[in-house]
Amino acid sequence: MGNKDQENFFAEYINKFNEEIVNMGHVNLVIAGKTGVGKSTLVNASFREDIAETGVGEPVTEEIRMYSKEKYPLRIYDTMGLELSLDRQEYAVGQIKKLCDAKKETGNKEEMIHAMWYCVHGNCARFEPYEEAFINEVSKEMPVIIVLTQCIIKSIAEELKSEIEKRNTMASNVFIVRAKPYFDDDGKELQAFGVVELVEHTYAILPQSAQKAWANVQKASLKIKQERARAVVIATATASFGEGYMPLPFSDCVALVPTQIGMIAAITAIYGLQLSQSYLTGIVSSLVGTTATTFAGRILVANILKLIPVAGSAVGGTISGSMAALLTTALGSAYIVVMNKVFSGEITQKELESGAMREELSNLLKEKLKLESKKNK
Ligand SMILES: Nc1nc2c(ncn2[C@@H]2O[C@H](COP(=O)(O)OP(=O)(O)OP(=O)(O)O)[C@@H](O)[C@H]2O)c(=O)[nH]1
Ligand SMILES: [Mg+2]
Repeated sequence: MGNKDQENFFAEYINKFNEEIVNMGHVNLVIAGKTGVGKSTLVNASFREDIAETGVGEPVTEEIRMYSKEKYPLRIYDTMGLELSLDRQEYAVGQIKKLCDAKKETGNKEEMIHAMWYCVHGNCARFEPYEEAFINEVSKEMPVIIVLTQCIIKSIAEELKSEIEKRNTMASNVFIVRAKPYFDDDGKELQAFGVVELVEHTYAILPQSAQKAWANVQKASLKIKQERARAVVIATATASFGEGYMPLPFSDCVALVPTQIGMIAAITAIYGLQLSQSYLTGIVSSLVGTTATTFAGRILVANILKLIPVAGSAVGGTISGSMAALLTTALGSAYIVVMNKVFSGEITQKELESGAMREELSNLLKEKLKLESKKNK
């Protein structure tokens, strides 16, 4: 295996990764609420990239700006300055309708506005009748979620929440959040909460076509990422190595690698991580337990095969569909564990490169292989 092959493998990964990102489309979210209510803070706590703070945004209607970033599957529509008051309510509704109509006109599904987060200060605001009317009007166009922000004292926010719920608005739900910690007089931290629930509820009400993008851009719920990543592993294992799979001689096992690279790229895309060649190589070679710092497919497969408890006794020196599925499932499951650790900052690139994680990761794959072999018996 020369350098050319290694490059090919990484190039293949990059191709698949980019393909995944493009196929993800976009999720389009409107954020509304009075000035200073905590919209930017909420966005910061919810999404992995801070698009609304850095750019100036693109004017879409007189008072709505769209924030986006290349290769990032989220568009935020910020209703900056759309100060909602009794006499402005009609105007505000008009702006939203105009936005929705413009998007519908494009006929492009991935341009459609998917949902609105309507923010109300959870600790000092009242819920005004004109806000209710606004939410009901907008709900005709898209699901609206009410977010009670800046919650310092929970009981006050709970009271507001139940008052809003009594009004029976058309909003999909009401959530209380403290997007960023507060500190009390003694310097004691009041921990952030509520963003996970908000993000998971939003995921659940989004159209399926936007859920993949949501899984990628949100950073609050590891559960969403993990569930989607598991689905990728199952789909890869069953679609590629199920019925009709012809047993392969061990020596040809390198033929499995493109499928597995595709799986790894798809999982990485869900986590929204940009992995450099050395980073990815570090992860994969540590998992597989090679000391080679290369991403060479043949070495990779040869090493995984050595790890399979039952491979040695496999019939006729071939790898069956169920064996290929087992390998793939174990590799995918182990990779998900690693992605969780990378995402949460538990593993750094430095640690991978220094080899500090090698043993732990290699044991991780062995464990997953054992687990899958047991299931297969
Ligand atoms: N500690 C803490 N501070 C918050 C929270 N939400 C908002 N704030 C603070 O409240 C102020 C206003 O919050 P922003 O997020 O800027 O509000 P905004 O709605 O984006 O304001 P505009 O863009 O000006 O309309 C900032 O100083 C935030 O740090 C929170 O959950 N926790
Ligand atoms: Mg702001």
